[in-house]
Amino acid sequence: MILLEVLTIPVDDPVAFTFFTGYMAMMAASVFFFFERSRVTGKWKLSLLISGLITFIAAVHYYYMRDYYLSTGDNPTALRYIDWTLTVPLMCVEFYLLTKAAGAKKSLLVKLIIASVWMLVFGYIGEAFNPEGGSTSHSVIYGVLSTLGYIYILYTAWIGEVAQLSKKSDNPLIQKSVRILAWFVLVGWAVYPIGYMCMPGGWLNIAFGWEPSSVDLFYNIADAINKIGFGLVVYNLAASDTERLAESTQ
Ligand SMILES: *C/C=C(C)/C=C/C=C(C)/C=C/C1=C(C)CCCC1(C)C
Repeated sequence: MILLEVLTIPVDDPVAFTFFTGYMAMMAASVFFFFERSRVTGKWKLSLLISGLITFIAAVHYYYMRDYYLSTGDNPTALRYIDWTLTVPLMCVEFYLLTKAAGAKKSLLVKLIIASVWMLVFGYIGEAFNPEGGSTSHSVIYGVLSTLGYIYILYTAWIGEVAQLSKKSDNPLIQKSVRILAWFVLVGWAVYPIGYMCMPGGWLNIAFGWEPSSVDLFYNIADAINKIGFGLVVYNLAASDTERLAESTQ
């Protein structure tokens, strides 16, 4: 007799649930961005391609993370950080492309990418090398180091170069979109450190007894909001600008 092992989703497991929904939502968003790309004006096609790549890369990782979580019950930390190491720099590319017409230089992109890699490398050390049973000092030290990279990106989006360039832009649609993306970085991205603090030794784990599996619950919800949301803001900008250009040439 052949025994087939079937992976089932426990109905009372919100983490597994969000892994499945997250996977499907990322996949659907990618199809949407790839198809809509053909409808927007030339200068926004690359931005829409990047939006689609962000959700597509995430979808592939969710496919694997979902299985990993269901078969082991553990946090798929390595897959999670591989995903982020690819997708967060691509989100920096979106900021660069939006402000390019107003004079953004390659150096802005390089600085943003260095800050995101800094943030993710220290976050990874904090999670993956957390000693057995959890160490608060380990979690805090690497959490704080990682946060420095996050603050740099936040600063750039709200006060620094990206904000300045957006102010100089003569396109109000770009100004509005950069502002919304900056809100995503401030509010949406702030969910990740909350998840991080649920791991053994983390402050929320100690203070409220939040389970280590909640790390993934927070990450999954944040990923869906940030990756799809970011893409939709860029899509909305591209579609509105295409319409505006069509009207002005009539
Ligand atoms: C699509 C994935 C995104 C936008 C991931 C963003 C991740 C972060 C903003 C992570 C930040 C962290 C800290 C600020 C401190 C603790 C460690 C991290 C890596 C969870």
